Amino acid sequence: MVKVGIVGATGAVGKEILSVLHDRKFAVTSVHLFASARSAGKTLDTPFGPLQVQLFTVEAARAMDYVFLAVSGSFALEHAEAIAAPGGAVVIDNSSAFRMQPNVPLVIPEINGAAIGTKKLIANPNCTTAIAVMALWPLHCHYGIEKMIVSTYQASSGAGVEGMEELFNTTREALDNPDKTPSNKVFAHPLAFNVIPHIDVFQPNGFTKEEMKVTWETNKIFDETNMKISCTAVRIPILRAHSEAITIKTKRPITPADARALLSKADGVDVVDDPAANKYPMPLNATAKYNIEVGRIRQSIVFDEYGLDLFVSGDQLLRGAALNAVLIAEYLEKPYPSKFSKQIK
Ligand code: 2RA
Repeated sequence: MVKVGIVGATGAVGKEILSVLHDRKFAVTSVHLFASARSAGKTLDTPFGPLQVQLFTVEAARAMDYVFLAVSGSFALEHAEAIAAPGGAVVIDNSSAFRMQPNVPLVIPEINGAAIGTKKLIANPNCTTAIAVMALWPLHCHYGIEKMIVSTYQASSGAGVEGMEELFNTTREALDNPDKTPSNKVFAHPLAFNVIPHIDVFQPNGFTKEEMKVTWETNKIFDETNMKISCTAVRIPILRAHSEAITIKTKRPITPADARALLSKADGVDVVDDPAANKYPMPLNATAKYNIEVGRIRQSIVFDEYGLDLFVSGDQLLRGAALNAVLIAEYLEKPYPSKFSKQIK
């Protein structure tokens, strides 16, 4: 039985962490919600019953067994290491602050839980990466992914509760005033009835940081140094599930049938691939689901027998954030090996 703390429990991810902990019957003795003085003292209705928000202090957080950080990178940079210092709590950080630090494991438990070792500060991957790698890891292990091209269709929830609200409000505005361009604050442009090929800040190479995260984080999770990945990340007017069209170039020949058979054995993955019956992954179906969906698996026309095209959809707040964070804690309570290991170098 363990004590769990959550910083950021009123945010979209924090709320889902509470639900997932409860739904998966994570064996908690007590759940503590931490926040700044502005929110401390408020009572929140949670699946664990009403809980009073406590003032965050490093000392109070260190008294937990697990602390989930569902707040900004700057908060994590300021406090995560102090909370996790010897004698403190295991910190599972949802921000990007530590993801690429070499001494901090970046973990999808079903893939590289073993990378945690004795580390007490663990980074939760970016949602786009987390959803894609669930389908890519078995393929990489058996066929060796040399390079890939990813195009994303990302939901408003990636920008938190504010992003989801802006989508609702701007959609309503657009319907009420079809002649007026809706307003925008969270996103660079109005999201209603639009797609925006811009998520996070532009980098000197012309890619956005969101796009580079897919390259950087996939390499780190797969323990690779030079898997070439080009990504175009696009925000679409969807509530909370991301989708991604992915083309892989493999080292060994691959067929759609073999890929489907392999992926059907993967935990956390549902193969939804029956085009004749109009069945393929869609954000509407992936929403509120723990497993990601993969489908539209077909032989690449560009790379022939050394390539596949596929499509994935996954809940941004679950596999892309809260579920993965809770699975990391579950892994630490009861470690298990990855079902797949690299067969070719
Ligand atoms: C987004 N990937 O979708 C980000 C959230 N982590 O905006």
